Amino acid sequence: MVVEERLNHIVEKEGAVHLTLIDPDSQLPEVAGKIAHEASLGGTDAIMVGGSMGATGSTVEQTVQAIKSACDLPVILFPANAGGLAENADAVFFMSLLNSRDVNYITTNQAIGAPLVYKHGIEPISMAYIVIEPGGAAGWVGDARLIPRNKPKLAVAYALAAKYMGMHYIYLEAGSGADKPVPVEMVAAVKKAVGEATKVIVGGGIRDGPTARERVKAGADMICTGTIVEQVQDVKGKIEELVKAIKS
Ligand code: 1GP
Repeated sequence: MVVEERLNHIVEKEGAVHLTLIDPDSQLPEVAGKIAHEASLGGTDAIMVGGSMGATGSTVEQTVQAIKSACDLPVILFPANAGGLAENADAVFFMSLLNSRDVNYITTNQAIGAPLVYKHGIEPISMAYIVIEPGGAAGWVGDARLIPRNKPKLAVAYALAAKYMGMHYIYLEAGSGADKPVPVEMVAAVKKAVGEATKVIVGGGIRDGPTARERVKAGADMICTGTIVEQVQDVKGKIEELVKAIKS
């Protein structure tokens, strides 16, 4: 529970957590290390490593290694399937894509991956993954029945089911690079339903401070950004903007 407790402690003390997502398929490990270093200087709280396609095996392991050499932040895996696990990470978002049509993404990959998580002593952080329109590659790969943006009740239903099944975190995902992030009304409805103890992460299409802040004000405990750090020259400056916007 080391990483999970650390994140929850930051939520308690600072109001919200910022997570930087690095897709191992998007750059060489040494570039991933540089991005993580800059993001760390900018004040991000942890680095997530994963991606919908091509983020498997030694690519993930080498990226994790480079990040760990470049900064002291916890590295949390964000795997699309059991192939996205790497033994040198600190923790894994042990997630189930609850609104998938495909049992592989709900329980089968979890069963394949669980013995590896156990064997390598990677900290599992229990998480429900709920994909909202437009859903992006995550929605396509995971065969999600996308939650319509104007139906917060559907997201609430999945979030409550996740809470009652004992999951600690709920990730509302609009898809990497989404043109529209998860609606504020949906974030608010989910947080109101699940309460303080269950942490709500929001990601997909968040690119600036005001967009991040609105979602934290609505109840998000953690904000994840990925694509924007691949696009800007000044990673430290962009992360500073996002972090400043969400911390109380
Ligand atoms: C994707 O939610 C994450 O899984 C991050 O999304 O790349 O759009 O920041 P972005």
